[in-house]
Amino acid sequence: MVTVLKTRSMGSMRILLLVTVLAGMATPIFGQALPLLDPLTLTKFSDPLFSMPVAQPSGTMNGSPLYDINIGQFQWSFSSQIPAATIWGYGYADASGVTHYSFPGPTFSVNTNETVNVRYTNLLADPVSGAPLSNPLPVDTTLMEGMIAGLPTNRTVVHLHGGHNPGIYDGNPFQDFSSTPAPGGTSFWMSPSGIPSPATNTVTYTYENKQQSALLWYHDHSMGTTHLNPYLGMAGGYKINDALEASLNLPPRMVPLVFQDKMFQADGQLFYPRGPGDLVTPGGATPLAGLPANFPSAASIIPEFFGNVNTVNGTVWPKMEVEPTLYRFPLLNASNSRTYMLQAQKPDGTFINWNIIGSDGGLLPAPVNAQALTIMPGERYDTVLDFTGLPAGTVVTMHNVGPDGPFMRDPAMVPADPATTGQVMQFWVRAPNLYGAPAGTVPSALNPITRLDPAAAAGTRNITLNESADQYGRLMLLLNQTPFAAPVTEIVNLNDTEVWNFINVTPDVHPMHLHLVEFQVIGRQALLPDPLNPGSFLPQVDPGAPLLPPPPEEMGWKDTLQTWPGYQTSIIAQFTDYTGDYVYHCHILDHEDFDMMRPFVVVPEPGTLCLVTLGGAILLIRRRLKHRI
Ligand SMILES: [Cu+2]
Repeated sequence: MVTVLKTRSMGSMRILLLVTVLAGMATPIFGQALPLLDPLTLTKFSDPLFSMPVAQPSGTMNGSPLYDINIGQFQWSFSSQIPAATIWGYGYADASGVTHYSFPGPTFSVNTNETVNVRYTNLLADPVSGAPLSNPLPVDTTLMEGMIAGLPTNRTVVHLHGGHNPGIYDGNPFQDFSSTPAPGGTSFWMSPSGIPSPATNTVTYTYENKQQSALLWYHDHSMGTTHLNPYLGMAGGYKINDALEASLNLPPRMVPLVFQDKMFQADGQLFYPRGPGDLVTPGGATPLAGLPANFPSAASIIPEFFGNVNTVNGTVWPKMEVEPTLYRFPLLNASNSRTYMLQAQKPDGTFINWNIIGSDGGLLPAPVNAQALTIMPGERYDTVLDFTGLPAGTVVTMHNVGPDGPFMRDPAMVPADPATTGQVMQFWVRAPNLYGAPAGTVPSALNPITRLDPAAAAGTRNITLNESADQYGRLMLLLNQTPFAAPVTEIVNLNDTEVWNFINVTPDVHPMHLHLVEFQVIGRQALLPDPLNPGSFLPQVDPGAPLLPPPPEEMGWKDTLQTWPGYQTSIIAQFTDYTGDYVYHCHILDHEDFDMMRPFVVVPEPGTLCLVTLGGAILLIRRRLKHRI
């Protein structure tokens, strides 16, 4: 059993992070303690990898497929060795009305430019009384500048991550909804451009899928509870297929792999820390230890969550039988905070290298060969592993050499505990199926991508990433030193191309995500060191530092990007097709809820007619002026 204690400086404050826990150590003395499962009691690689069902339409709407995705509470067996857990997740309702729940949720399979409608229904209610269910995980009512205090904790909204969609279908936190109409029959809040969130338990979004072949994912994006709900089960894959991909003869054996680290109670229920005390004594009797006596909530957010068990496709340390041939694995890191550094190792200690063929938003220009693949929360990489030539009975183990704590790109980083989170899954090679599908290939040229020209951009935005503290002394992450609820400051003109600089003066890598767009990476440039605080940086680029070009696996389309500490990371995007309310944020879920997220709005071009709200009236006006950056 290994404990790793890390300290992190934050001005005069020291935050103690216990990142690998002594599971099962809690003593139930005061009735408040929660005995935890010791991950070392589990036999690894005993359960087969779960394969998510493909979502099926329930009917049609306006001539296009209609999918009914129900959001409900159900039991999920993460392992045959522990009791099933009560989770909140997604299921598709078939044409006969039967809902097929799973974790991860059903995978969509749609084609580029194919319009689909998805009706999301919040069924998180007591089946008898209809009362909203309470979130099984500890809800911090102090988040989002107090906006969420007193609201039903089953509120949810579904964001299609990587989706290129109108603001009204984006599923950002301003649009969340409960199982019953909000108090007074009204919605919870107004988005920055004045659109109220829905006041019913159902919304229907239309996705036009005007984007290329890629693995997107849909997940909960509720206000202040996003750090709980994807962990609790609200996550699923969304695969877009296109003609280019079909023409490449890629390996037809394709299995999406969704990674999430977890922590379980001894009774099999999911455990999520209830406050900073749980980072020191997980499951202990004083979860709010370290907070002031006037802290007004029964639970507190923590700086980052790291579990002590790895799951893939909702299965604890699974195994997967493979033939000795090529397999395509689109990878998704759906964890709260964990950065995975993945390696596929053969029994002789050598590695099967990753062939990285795609990134978040599509196929790469050319495949990239790599022994280790680093993937942060929200990121996807499309990969191929080649088991060709391995004799039947060979076992290939996927290891994780990323940290059991914040990812800092520190050369002295301690890798994840090799007895637990350092292992992910196994591939068991069996005899080839001679009548199976052909192997497919990985062509040397995949996807021609035209580079966007920074010189043609309409302007540049500078976004600083800062550590701060709230009134209770808790670590709070901010963008441009501005809380989420402050008025919108990023107003983008439709069709403009913009450069965004993420200036990271924190000690950690943060995976920054923009809604609406897929972007390109321009590069990274070191910041000037802070002469007054050794080891810290000024929010200012070192003019003598070179602009580091993106590595080859970042030469395609991205929507979530590792922004390095002590660097300015620059991206470029064109904001086409759709207007409305969006957000951009760190995809460490414990960060985006507190408060590393900001709204942005895309407004129509000058000369177009648009609706605005003013004093309760809705007016039709013609935009005259282009918004300045
Ligand atoms: Cu972050």
